[in-house]
Amino acid sequence: MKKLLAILLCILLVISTVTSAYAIEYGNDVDINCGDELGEDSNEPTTVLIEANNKGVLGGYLTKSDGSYTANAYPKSTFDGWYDKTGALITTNPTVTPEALGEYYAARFTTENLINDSGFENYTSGQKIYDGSNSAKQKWTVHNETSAAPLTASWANLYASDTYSKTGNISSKMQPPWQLISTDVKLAPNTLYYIGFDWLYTTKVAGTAITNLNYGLFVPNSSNKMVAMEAGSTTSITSNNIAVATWNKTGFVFETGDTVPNNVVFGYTYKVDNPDSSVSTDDENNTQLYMDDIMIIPTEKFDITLDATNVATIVPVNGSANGFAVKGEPYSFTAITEPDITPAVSVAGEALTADEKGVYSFIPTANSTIKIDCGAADEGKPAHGKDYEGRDLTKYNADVYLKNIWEGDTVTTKPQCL
Ligand SMILES: [Ca+2]
Repeated sequence: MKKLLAILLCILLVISTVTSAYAIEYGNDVDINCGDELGEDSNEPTTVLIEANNKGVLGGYLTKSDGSYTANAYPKSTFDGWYDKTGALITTNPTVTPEALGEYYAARFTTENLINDSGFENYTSGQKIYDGSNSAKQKWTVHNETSAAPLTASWANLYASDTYSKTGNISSKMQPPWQLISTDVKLAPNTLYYIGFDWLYTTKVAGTAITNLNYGLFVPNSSNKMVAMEAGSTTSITSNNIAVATWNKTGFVFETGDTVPNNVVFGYTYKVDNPDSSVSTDDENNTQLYMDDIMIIPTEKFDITLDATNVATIVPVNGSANGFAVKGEPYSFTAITEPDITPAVSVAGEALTADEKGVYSFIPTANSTIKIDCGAADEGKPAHGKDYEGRDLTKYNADVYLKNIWEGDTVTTKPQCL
């Protein structure tokens, strides 16, 4: 009863005093934000909230330890501070203690991520994020393959799990492959978005691997099937050689046009190669896909150009192979040179040092030129992508990796898989 009262009080407080959307709109957040331990000690606040931005998107989550609360920002979000009932800033220290708390504290974040609770931290491990026994559309919905309708089946559950997490303690876990998992997103027109997430898979069936992870922006068509919102709004990872139980990061950029459908979802499906036919793909010991820190954020992209002679080039590692980088995302590459050359690699005059695998990395904040100085080996050599007479060799080559420093806008710029 005490818990119920705390929840009711919490909801009433939100309805009566909060003007923008709060975390409490999701029932599963109640325990975290208005937990039954709150209020039992006279030193504790009645309510501790995570405040959502004006799109109803949360920028982080709370953890509690020995009666103190810590506000944790999701990736691509920042913690602004704790605010009291009147909206006054109390502290920018992310950890607050129960002493002298007022009626409630709200943790406020700045975020542009369109995915609410992108790290699944407001769920508890084992909780069903999508409950397949309930046919209603839910915050996250499992579909029968690409049907727009929710899938009703006792095994069709999306779980919160603490077995693996990229950040925080929780990630989402999907067990049966082939289904579509989706959540609503509201996109702005004429905006470049970065769409990405961290993912991991496990399997107990020897030789089984995820072979296709298809994700992006979908809409229902007139046949009530989920289809790509438009060309380039989805992309796929196709591989049968991805390590088990290892987090992988993936993402791509997509630019919306003048109009955006109002029923867009972010969704993903995955397929597995299941050579052991004696094990059902529905078996709980079979292949499972974990997702964490799903991001759909407005972004900018920067041109990456190469300043080198033809004795050197670069191969992007986690950046685009088409000459651009996404704001805030590391751009990594290896430098390829003729044998026995140790190049000096720099960006905007700042020297870069390769890691043990020979990978250089930097975070672009503007259009960037990667300079590869091969010293004496550059003498008398034409610039990368040009012949000895300075004629452009890349202009009509659609497969060129990088836009040459002297090039115009000759490469495709949207959308590209990173
Ligand atoms: Ca998480």
